[in-house]
Amino acid sequence: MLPGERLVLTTCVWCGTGCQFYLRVRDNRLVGVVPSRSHPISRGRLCLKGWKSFQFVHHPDRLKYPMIRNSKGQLERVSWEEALDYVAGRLMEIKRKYGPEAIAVFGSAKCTNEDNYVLVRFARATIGTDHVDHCARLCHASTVAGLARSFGSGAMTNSIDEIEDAEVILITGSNTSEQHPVIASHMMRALNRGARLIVVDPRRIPMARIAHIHLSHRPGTDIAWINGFINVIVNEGLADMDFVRNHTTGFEEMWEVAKEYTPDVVESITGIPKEDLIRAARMYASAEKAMIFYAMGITQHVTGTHNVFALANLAMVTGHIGKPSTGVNPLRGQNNVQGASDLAVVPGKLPGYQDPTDPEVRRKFARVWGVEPPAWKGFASTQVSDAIMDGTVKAVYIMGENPVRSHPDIRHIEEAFENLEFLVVQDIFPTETTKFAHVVLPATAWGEKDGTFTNTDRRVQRVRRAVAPPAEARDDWWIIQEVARRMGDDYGFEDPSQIFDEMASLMPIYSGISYDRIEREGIPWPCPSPDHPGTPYLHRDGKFNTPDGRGRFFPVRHVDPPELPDEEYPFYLTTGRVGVHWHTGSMSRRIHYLEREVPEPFVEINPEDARTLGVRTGDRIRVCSRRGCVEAKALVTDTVSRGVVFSTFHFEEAPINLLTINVLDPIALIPELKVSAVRIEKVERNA
Ligand SMILES: Nc1nc2c(c(=O)[nH]1)N[C@H]1C(S)=C(S)[C@@H](COP(=O)(O)OP(=O)(O)OC[C@H]3O[C@@H](n4cnc5c(=O)[nH]c(N)nc54)[C@H](O)[C@@H]3O)O[C@H]1N2
Ligand SMILES: Nc1nc2c(c(=O)[nH]1)N[C@H]1C(S)=C(S)[C@@H](COP(=O)(O)OP(=O)(O)OC[C@H]3O[C@@H](n4cnc5c(=O)[nH]c(N)nc54)[C@H](O)[C@@H]3O)O[C@H]1N2
Ligand code: SF4
Ligand SMILES: [Mo]
Repeated sequence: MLPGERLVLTTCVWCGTGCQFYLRVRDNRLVGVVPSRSHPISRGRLCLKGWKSFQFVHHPDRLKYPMIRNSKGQLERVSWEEALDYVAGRLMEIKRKYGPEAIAVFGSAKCTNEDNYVLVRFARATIGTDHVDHCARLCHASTVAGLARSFGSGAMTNSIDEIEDAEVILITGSNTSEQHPVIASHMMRALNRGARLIVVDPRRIPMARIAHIHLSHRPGTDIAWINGFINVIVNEGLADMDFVRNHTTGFEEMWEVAKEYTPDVVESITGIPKEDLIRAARMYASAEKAMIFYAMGITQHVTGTHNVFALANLAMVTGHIGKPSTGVNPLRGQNNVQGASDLAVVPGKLPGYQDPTDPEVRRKFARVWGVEPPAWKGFASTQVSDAIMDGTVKAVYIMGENPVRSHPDIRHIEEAFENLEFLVVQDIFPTETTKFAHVVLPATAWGEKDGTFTNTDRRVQRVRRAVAPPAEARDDWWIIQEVARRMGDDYGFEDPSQIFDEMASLMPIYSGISYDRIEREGIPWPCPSPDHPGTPYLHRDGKFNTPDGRGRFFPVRHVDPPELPDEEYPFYLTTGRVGVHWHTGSMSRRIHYLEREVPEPFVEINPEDARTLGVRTGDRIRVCSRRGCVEAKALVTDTVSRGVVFSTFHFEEAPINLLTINVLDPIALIPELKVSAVRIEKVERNA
């Protein structure tokens, strides 16, 4: 720290790991960060994004003034009064004309719990709609649906702190060292202490390169290998049948199905050599403490929920659950996606996973909100485009999401958004989605506002205002409260701590937490009372949160992804991320350190496929699916197997979701973002 600088302790804005550090502040500018050594997760370490996290905050492109689209179709600067009156007026008009169910609201896993709570109250009380959702739908919706049914609670079962004591770590569908780097560093610590690592991933990601066993399978065949593990474990007597008998139900039905998945059958579906499968299954089952980690490679499929059931089955069959350094651990993505889910920025729930049809719960919320919440279940965000096209939804209010880039089959969502009567977008930067907005509202960014984020291991932590926002940008909660007031509903919040107290009073899992208690260190929920220390791991001693207290096995079968490679589109396209960029790039591409590392779109392709196509690294290739084409540079690498190509959704120059398929998991309504079929052509340069 230099003279004239202040340090402000905060939580990282990027991923769900939830590292903490001090922001260095000089003359109302963020100038650097200093890691917090005492923080239980980051322990003085940060990844590149953490170190460079603050640069986007001062970028000149920040939205600075409210804007309304004029009769010429251009966004024009207006005063806050005018913008807020206009938004409230249009929303009331649409509500009067078509009813509250014609309005959908998207919240944000980038925003604080307080922002999202006010948004949820705005949607369910002021407007009266249950069409509330956020990016968890594209992410861990299948985790929440799956683990809630299997274990009674849809979150990470164990904590990051426990990783270094694990004996076996099984990672599948998580590129941990790129996407949750500080969690990967805990895994490295475990490996240094002798733990063994199994990675199941179609790509040779960095963790696969250092794994004791890497099983590389065909994308979309996870149920087969997981059932295969169970098959080997039960047949070889490695199952923990005491745990199964004492703490679970449904084993027999599950086994009826899993017994079909012999190593030979699994090899034919997945391409995993049977000897490797057997070795890995034995390794996982025979450890005393084995942890499963997974992310988008498991969840973003039409079988996403069934994939999660399968992993829960595997943990229960071996008794690797309800004890330290075990469990089924979904790595949540965004900084506050756990919090946004806890606050019911999803249809059909109320904050704290409470049931909106329970009369007691309804009365409790009505006492605070003044009205009862809707008793019907709203659309998922992935259903909203269709609902706009069939005329059911007329207006959308978006706080901090960029669906025109992050949702599958972009053309479809563009067409829908063109048909909206009214679209409000509240963001910190112009995006593809603001292009469709009738009103754009400038929000304050992380670093400029107070509040809390809840990280992947359910830890509620503070974020703090360190600098003033640019020009007329305002806090998200403030903007929504002002719109609500003009619609005749005054919440009366003056600062985020008041908002926190109201939401905590309504949510038993948060009710023991207050700003005072988390001033120095966050607390993992459930935390039911002010003297409760918080809960690092769930389901202690095999006590599940299901109605009968038992874990539930679900029988699941492999089904093919909706679109498989064929003669015309011979490659699997799987999509994801790189370590230095973030999603639709609105923030990370405005940080020059990150942009310098990976400045342009690329497509990973296997060396043998590249040879057949006459393509070398750096050549321009065109990738086409049945829905569209993008052009990008080829990156020839053995990270991908033959027949598989990989690309990211970070680059507007090659928006990969032009290609992805809009088919949903019937339970969780999450799209199949990990498998579609494409063809590849080399783009010949003009001589
Ligand atoms: N740098 C950076 N970090 C991030 C993010 C970011 O944008 N950038 N985003 C955050 C968010 S919101 C999220 S949700 C997480 C996502 O974190 P991850 O899920 O780790 O990231 P992805 O790249 O989407 O994909 C994960 C892995 O799935 C594998 N995979 C592909 N198809 C399959 C399959 O069919 N089965 C299996 N088992 N694996 C498959 C891919 O090869 C890849 O290694 O990252 C968070 N962290
Ligand atoms: N093909 C493909 N598509 C995917 C995925 C994939 O793996 N493959 N992954 C999916 C996943 S897991 C996720 S989580 C989604 C993410 O999808 P989105 O949430 O739509 O993507 P982001 O780019 O994170 O959008 C966040 C927006 O919030 C804005 N923002 C940041 N801070 C603030 C703030 O404080 N206030 C306000 N009002 N706005 C703010 C940012 O500028 C940005 O526009 O993408 C999904 N899409
Ligand atoms: S691991 Fe995640 S939370 Fe930690 S510094 Fe990196 S981006 Fe931030
Ligand atoms: Mo995500």
